Amino acid sequence: MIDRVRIRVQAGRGGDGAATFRREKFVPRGGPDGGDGGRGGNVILVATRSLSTLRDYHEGDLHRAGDGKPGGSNRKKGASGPNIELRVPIGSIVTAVSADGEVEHLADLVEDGMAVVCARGGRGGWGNVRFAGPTRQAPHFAQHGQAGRARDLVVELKLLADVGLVGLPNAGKSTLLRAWSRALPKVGAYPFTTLEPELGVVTVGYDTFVAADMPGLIEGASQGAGLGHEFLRHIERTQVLVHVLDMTREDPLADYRLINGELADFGHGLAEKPQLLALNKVDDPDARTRIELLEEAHELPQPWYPISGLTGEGTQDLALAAWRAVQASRGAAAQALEERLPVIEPPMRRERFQVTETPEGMPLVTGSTPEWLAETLDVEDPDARYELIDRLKRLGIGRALARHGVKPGDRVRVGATELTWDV
Ligand SMILES: Nc1nc2c(ncn2[C@@H]2O[C@H](COP(=O)(O)OP(=O)(O)OP(=O)(O)O)[C@@H](O)[C@H]2O)c(=O)[nH]1
Ligand SMILES: [Mg+2]
Repeated sequence: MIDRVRIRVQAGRGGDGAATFRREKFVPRGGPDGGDGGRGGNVILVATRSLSTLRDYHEGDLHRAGDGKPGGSNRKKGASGPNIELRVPIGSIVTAVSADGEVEHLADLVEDGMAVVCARGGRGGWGNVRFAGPTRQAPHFAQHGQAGRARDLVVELKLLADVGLVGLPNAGKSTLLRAWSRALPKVGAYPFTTLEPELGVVTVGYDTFVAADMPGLIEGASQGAGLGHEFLRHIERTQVLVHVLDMTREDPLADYRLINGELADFGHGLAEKPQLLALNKVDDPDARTRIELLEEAHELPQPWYPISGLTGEGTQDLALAAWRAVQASRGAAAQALEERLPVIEPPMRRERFQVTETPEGMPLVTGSTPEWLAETLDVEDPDARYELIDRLKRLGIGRALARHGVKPGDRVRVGATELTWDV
């Protein structure tokens, strides 16, 4: 079962603006008429009910949106690049990982049709019309399109089971899921029979809930021992835990504490989930005796249910209790959901700009607007460079650089572009 995949996404590049001039009969020198380039396509992830796994995706695959078309003469605007929509199952969690390993949570796609823009297409460049003014009537340059954003995404699918079965290896979790549902997880008389979570639909009267059989937990699971983190993640989204104890073992309460200790150490609210205790293997006489003794000593944590996954004894009562606990927890969750709005687009960072220094000691201007301008206005072209500097100054960057000791003729960097700072 594929439940976590890392993919690359590349939004489309904006189309270049055009640098054209009107051609008319008898008009020797027509004015500029270059149109703007179209914007690049976005990469969008959409949750859909029709998928239940991430197996359509392959590790490291690149998904690209379309580039914008260049502008044309006669002020013709280039076409926008088409977006791409990547369909993922409901419950997908999307994070972006930057080159230096920084992780940014983008969205939890928890409802059908919920979408998130993961990479925004580049802006189209302006045509030369836009650069004409009283002092420059015939600009020979236009603006380039902006590069689309590239990102590494991790898409993770957490199981959306209502009930998670936890316990030591061999406790009888898979046997219980077989007794409860039509699912046929492998059962074995050896630990770690279950290697991947398996889901089963449990019917209680006219209602159903989904239970997930988990691989056995062992000491140190919260630190990654055994199958560790891999599947502790899965139980995060279940509403209720059924803790299966093998009552034929020497000291079942020690097993109980060990598992709960691991759940608490893992964190993420696992220890706070409602938990029902399944005292398993009561078909075994030793198990029965042990339960009686513990009951008399009032040592059994509440609520507990004596069951035998093997014979089915007590499993329906346990299913009913689990279902009630799920309903109670769903009621609370629905209320929480109402207070939360679906994430549609993470806001773009709109910081103004910052002046710092490169490692080599060159003044460095960062910020989305100045970086965009420097990326798209050609510093090799004197007119375009003049335009760039003029616009940077209008953002207040001239004064900021002056405060930094920059004099006309000094080299500075704006984002990835190096240029000579002129007056
Ligand atoms: N006597 C008896 N044996 C049981 C019962 N439930 C499970 N077993 C046995 O216990 C062993 C382990 O059962 P599983 O259901 O595979 O246990 P598990 O918890 O899924 O184990 P892992 O997948 O390794 O974590 C098997 O030999 C089962 O036949 C029960 O109610 N009574
Ligand atoms: Mg199992």
